[in-house]
Amino acid sequence: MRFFSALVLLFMTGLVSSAAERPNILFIISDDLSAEALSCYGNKQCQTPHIDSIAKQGMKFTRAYCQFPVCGPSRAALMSGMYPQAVGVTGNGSSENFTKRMGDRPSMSQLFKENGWYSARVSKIYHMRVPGDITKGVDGPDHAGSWSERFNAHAPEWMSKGEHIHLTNEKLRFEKETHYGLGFGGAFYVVKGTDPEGAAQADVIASRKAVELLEAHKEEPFFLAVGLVRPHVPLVAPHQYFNSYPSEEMSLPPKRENDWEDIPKAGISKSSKSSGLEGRIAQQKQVLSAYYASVSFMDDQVGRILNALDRLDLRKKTIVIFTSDHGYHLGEHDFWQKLSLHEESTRIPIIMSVPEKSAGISQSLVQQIDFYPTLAELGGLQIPEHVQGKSFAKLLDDPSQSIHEEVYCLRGKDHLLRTDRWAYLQYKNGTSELYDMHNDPQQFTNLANTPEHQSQFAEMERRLTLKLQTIKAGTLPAN
Ligand SMILES: [Ca+2]
Repeated sequence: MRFFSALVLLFMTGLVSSAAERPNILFIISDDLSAEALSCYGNKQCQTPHIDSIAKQGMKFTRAYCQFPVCGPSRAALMSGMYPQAVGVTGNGSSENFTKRMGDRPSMSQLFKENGWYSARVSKIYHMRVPGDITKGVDGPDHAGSWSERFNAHAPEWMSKGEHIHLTNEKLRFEKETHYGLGFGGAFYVVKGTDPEGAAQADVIASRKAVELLEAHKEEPFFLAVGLVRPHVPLVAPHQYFNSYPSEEMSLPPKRENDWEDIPKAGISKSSKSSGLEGRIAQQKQVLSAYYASVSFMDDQVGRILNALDRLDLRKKTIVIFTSDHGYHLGEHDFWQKLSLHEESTRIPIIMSVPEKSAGISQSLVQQIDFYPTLAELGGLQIPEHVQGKSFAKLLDDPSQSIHEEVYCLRGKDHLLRTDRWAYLQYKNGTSELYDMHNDPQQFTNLANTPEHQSQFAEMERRLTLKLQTIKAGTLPAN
């Protein structure tokens, strides 16, 4: 009786949510996907009808940013709700620190798991080396405490059957028994697969497993996290996807003469220099064609999962999220891939449909670490103290509001601070970039050294210093 009264009290105070209020979470994250490649974010060539369908009935965030433009740290930030330096994962190599640093503090999915949700990982959620951990079919630097169950996709990646094309300059080692250090992690290596279904591919395996889990766990609240590895290289997709994107018809982003002249050396993407794509327009268009083919292939797997959600009548109690771990350059400023602190590499898509909430578009600044408190709030769970993000749940009711004055992204010892109007990039060697995002959204004119912008520059510098102090104050002990 005493237990019953205590439970009633907890319900009344909102500390425990009732079964009816315990929504399912379906969290889908793509790898190395630029928001620029999605049709619902304005791409005129790449078709992504299934991802677009979530945006049609949900909230699309147009100014969402990652915490670090590389897999390991961005995913650690996302799952901990903490800035990368605060959780202690500031490179792919330090992804292993996550478990030790977090200790008893629950990760995002762990919070749900500890409150009675079934929590599963399918394929890549924390860092996994693509293609090495996929060709090997292993966990990678995972966090076991996050999951009730976990499943890896074991797939041939660059060893897939089909037409093979290498579009860039990296030296590759074609050794089937070795899984790391072969050079495939950054190369634009393309396979036009012979199997039209792509049945052996990681994302097909992952979406099938996700459907199986939806069927098996439809009666209980679940937190199902599904990682899709495309369009991360190697760009492997069944051949027919390439037919939709003839390379000669692909349009490259607009370029400016002497664009690199006002970008400090630290701001020039290194992989772009060594890739050999510079000035080779035909190859650049082939990269776009293969990237879009991979995005469409990935989108079809999203469709497979959404179909199951509808077939099982789970939509009305499931929050559906689609996002990416960070952005990606597809030729803007002649930059390719990630690691840059410029707009396309740091901006991410966030699309979220929540039962009984209307569709809309939010232009509020939001960041990856906000997922944790947002989902906790929507699930009726208390947000743990270590979490540094801010819930954007109220934007789902009123997208005209704004929740942040600024968002922040780290790369090594370099920083990006983004406000409504300004993007400030500060490098460890003392050089910097400042862009007026209202008048120059494509970041063509660096204003860091123009006399008339010195007060703005000083203001951004001051804000960044304060931001770094706040982040430091919340840093977890190093153990
Ligand atoms: Ca990635």
